[in-house]
Amino acid sequence: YHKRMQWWDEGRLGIFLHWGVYSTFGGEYNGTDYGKEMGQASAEWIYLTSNMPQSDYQDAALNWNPTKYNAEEWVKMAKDAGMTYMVLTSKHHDGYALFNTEASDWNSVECSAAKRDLIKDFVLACHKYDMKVGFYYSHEKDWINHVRKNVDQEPIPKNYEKYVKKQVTELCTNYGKIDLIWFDTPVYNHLEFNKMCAGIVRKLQPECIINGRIGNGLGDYKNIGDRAIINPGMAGYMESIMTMRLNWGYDKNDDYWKSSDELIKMVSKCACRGSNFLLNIGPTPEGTFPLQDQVRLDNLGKWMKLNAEA
Ligand code: FUL
Repeated sequence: YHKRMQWWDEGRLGIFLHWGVYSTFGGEYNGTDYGKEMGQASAEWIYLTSNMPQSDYQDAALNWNPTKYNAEEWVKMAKDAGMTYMVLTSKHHDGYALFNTEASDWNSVECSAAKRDLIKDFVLACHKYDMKVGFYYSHEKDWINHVRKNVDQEPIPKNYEKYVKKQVTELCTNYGKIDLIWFDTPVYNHLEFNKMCAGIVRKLQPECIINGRIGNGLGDYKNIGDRAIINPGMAGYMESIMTMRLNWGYDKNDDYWKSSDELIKMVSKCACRGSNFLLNIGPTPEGTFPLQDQVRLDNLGKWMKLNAEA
């Protein structure tokens, strides 16, 4: 038991936020719906699944201006719902950094109409309201900066390793205290690379938790599959991840919201089975939480106030 696990173990509930250039498409490209339904990939995969020209995706980035983004509002809504931590996509599989990075120009300061570091406000707001700060970081997949045809089999190119090293270092040094780094889609035969990623976090932010998807058992807890609640009796620190509807990233055609009651059942099931629950919202390209998600957060908050100890 490491003491960094204490808040996580007690906190139980977190909000996952998938937000990036993909949000501007809302799951749709050239009139075709690429959001998740009937076995398709989730909306944040649109660059890959639609096979669009890179220039179209880059144009979307250059025009992206989330004028209604107010990180303090996000954090306050999460807090009222009983959430103790938040995990925002600092870089998803498209390689686009929502932060100021020297490793590549493909980031929200240089490649957006907002021209700013979008995770900075998020961190400031979290620190202000005593919310634990988490960064999702896609360490293996990076479709634009470092195209690899078959990530699972190819070795890590030196330049990609250098770039990830730089970015993880930036995330661990430029934003004060970070509580969780949520790596995604590990490749188990890239042991040295995964170790390097974990090593940077351990060295620069020794109190920061690392999730299970770093790979090779290097994380502090286990994650299971997407959109799944753990089974009873699974041992160790666990986290179940779920999304309010089908997609993780914003999808304007996705009407599959779970009801507040269903979500509350999942929350209590996870608590009974000793798992954390990380509940996802895909903010709109303007930077707001969709209204239906807000309603669910509200109901969850009411339930938490009545049923969970402060
Ligand atoms: C998956 C990713 O590929 C999805 O896009 C999403 O981020 C989910 C939480 O993890 O592995």
